Amino acid sequence: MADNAGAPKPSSSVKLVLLGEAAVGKSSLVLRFVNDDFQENKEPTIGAWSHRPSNFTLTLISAAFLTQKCNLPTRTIKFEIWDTAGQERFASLAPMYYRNAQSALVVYDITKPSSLTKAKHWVAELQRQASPGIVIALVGNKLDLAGPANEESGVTDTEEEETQGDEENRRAISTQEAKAYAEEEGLLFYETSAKTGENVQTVFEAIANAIPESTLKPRGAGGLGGAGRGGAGEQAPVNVGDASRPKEGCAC
Ligand SMILES: Nc1nc2c(ncn2[C@@H]2O[C@H](COP(=O)(O)OP(=O)(O)O)[C@@H](O)[C@H]2O)c(=O)[nH]1
Ligand SMILES: [Mg+2]
Repeated sequence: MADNAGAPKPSSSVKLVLLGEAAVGKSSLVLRFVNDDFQENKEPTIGAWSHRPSNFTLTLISAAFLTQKCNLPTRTIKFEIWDTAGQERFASLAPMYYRNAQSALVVYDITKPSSLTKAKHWVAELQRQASPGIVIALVGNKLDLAGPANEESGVTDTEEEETQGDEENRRAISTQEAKAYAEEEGLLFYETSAKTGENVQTVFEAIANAIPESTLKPRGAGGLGGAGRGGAGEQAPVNVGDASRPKEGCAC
C-alpha cells in the first residue's frame, strides 16, 4: 500500500533522563519498558564514588544507561535512557545527566506525598536549567497500590471500600491534584505501574510523539553531552490513562 514500503525509516536518538526520589520506581519503569520485566524487591540504583589520586583512577557511577527503540509509523526513536540514583548526595550530579536531554521522566510514588514534593523540585530545576524545549513527563508510579476500585480518583467512599475487598488502597496523592499541577506547568502526565505494566509503554510513546520532528537529530547524536532540544511549545496536552493514548503507536 505505502509507496516506500520496505524503505528504512529515519531513525533518531532521543536522550531521556529519569529523576525522582529514591524508591519511587524509576529503575523498575525502565526495566518494564526495556525488558517487560519487574522485580519485587529491586536493589536500588546505588551511586558509587571512588577516587585514587595517586594513579589517577577515578570512578563515578551515579546512573545506569540503557537504550530502547520505539517504532513510530514515520520514524524510529532510539531512547538513550539515563536512570539516575535517587540518593540526595548524588543530586548535584544530576545536571550531568539532564544537560542536553530532550526528555525527562520525573517520577513520584502515588503512596508517598514527599515524593511529589521532590518531583516538583526536579521539574523546577529542569525548567530553570535544562534545555528550554525539554519534554517533561510527570509520572505517578505504583498505581497498582491504589486498589482496583479507586485507581483514578484517589477518593474513598464507603461504596468503593466495600467493592475493594481486602485490597488496600494506599493512594496518598489524588490524580486530580497531580494532574492540575502538571497542567499548570505544561507537563505530560500519567499514572503508571511498573509492577503490572499499566501505562508504561504509553508514557514513552507519548514522549516520542511529543518531541517535534524538526528538532530530532540523526542517530548517534546522544550521550551524556549529546542530543539536541525538544520543543516546549509543542508538548502534548496532559493525559491520564488508556483513553488518552497518543495517536501514533510505539512497537517497542
Ligand atoms: N507495588 C509496586 N512496587 C513498585 C513499583 N515500581 C517499583 N516498585 C518497587 O519499589 C521499590 C523501588 O523500586 P526502584 O525501581 O528500585 O526505585 P528507584 O530507586 O526509583 O529506581 C522496589 O522494591 C520495587 O520493586 C510499582 O509500580 N508497584
Ligand atoms: Mg533506581
